[in-house]
Amino acid sequence: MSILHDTLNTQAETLRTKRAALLKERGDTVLGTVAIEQVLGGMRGVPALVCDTSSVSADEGLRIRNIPIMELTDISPEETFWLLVTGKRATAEQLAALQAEFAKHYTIPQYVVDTLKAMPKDSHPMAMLGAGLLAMERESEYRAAYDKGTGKDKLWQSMLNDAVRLIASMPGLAAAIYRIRFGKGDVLAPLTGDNDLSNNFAHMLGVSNDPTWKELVRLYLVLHSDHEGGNVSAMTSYVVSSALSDPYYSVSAAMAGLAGPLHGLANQECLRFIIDVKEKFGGVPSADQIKDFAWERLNNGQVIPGYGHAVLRVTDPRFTAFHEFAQKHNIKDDNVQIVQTIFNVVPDVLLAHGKAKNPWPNVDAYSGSLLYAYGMTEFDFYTVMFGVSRAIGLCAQMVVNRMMASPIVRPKSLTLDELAGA
Ligand code: HAX
Repeated sequence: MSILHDTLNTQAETLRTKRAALLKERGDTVLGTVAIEQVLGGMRGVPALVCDTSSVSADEGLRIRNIPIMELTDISPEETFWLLVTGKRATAEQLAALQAEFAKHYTIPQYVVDTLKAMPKDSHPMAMLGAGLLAMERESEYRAAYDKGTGKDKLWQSMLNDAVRLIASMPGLAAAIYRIRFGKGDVLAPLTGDNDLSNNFAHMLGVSNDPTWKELVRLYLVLHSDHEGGNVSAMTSYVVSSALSDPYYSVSAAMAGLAGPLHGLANQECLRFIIDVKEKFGGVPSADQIKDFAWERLNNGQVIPGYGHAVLRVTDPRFTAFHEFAQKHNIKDDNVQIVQTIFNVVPDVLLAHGKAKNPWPNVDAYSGSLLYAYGMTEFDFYTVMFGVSRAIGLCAQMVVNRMMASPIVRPKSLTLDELAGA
């Protein structure tokens, strides 16, 4: 039992009671209607999932437990996890105790490293991430607890143990993938005498000795941690874990979704776009050159990577947080300057083009250029960085759902003919 178990014990009972009362007293309340265009359009906007950890609004963006993300840019990933699962900010004592729990798992098992090394040299880093997680499934306390007949009201406790182990293993797993896949030398051991998760991750990657690299890794892990329940990776883990599959299966499945170019992989596409711009113009282009280039792409039927969003209708606050980081640390390399010039020009171009519902940048428009500036130039790895962060939110959502004893997910499907006759 950890300090987090003690904190969540009464909360779990309160959540189950709240859910049961809602079901009993308001179970037949109608939330809205579903139009055929929503069914055909990827369930867009259908209110069908419960997610207490975070919310995303069109006019403001991400709030974690109702706190705007811009007010959380100085916290650690460990505190983010505490906030996501408990709904409260951790005290210094709680945080130190949680960090000590995390630190027990920074070294990943040797068989995981061996599994990664046995994979073909050209495996995508996201395939390696999924395989590493599946190899670690045998560590699951949750599955062992289920096999022993633990009642469903108590399963969240072993889910929490798995969540802590899984989140804490992600930096070591990701760093091993980076070093093995891109020939960076030996897999590095975690730090001694430093329990901080992002410091350990920054160290094990071995990318840069600049002290602000650790700061960027910390910010990156906090900003990408959670984005409510309806995005592809969150919904995937929600569905898989609703079958009582353990977190290793659920997060691995979610990573498969994150690897899609319309979801997490977009960040590597954004950096590719910036590099293409730099190569085409032989350096940082002028605003007018960017404007012409943007129109050329749009007239060619191509999107502007890093712009637009399915929910947001303003600049993504996570983009702003990265922008402030670049300014604070005076990062002025060509890529960052191109990102900033695109930001000055492209929203007006997209508005004039008139198609995108949101002409403003999303988080992916900035993140890659900062990783690149510190020497992480392997684009294919960027979605793994995203995955290390997103595992924090996925695990928090799964713990909360187990505390609520949420049932298996089973919506209804219809044939096209049934829809046509509706
Ligand atoms: N450039 C050009 N056209 C764009 C556009 C952009 N950046 N964003 C949207 N549009 C177009 C769409 O392609 C669509 O065109 P059609 O009607 O011809 O199909 C039209 O504008 C309406 O789209 P929308 O309703 O505004 O946007 P969607 O909700 O359908 O899609 C996307 C949201 C993020 C996928 C979209 O804006 C896009 O493709 N952006 C570029 C890629 C990108 O930045 N992806 C990262 C998203 C962040 C994320 O979730 N990361 O995990």
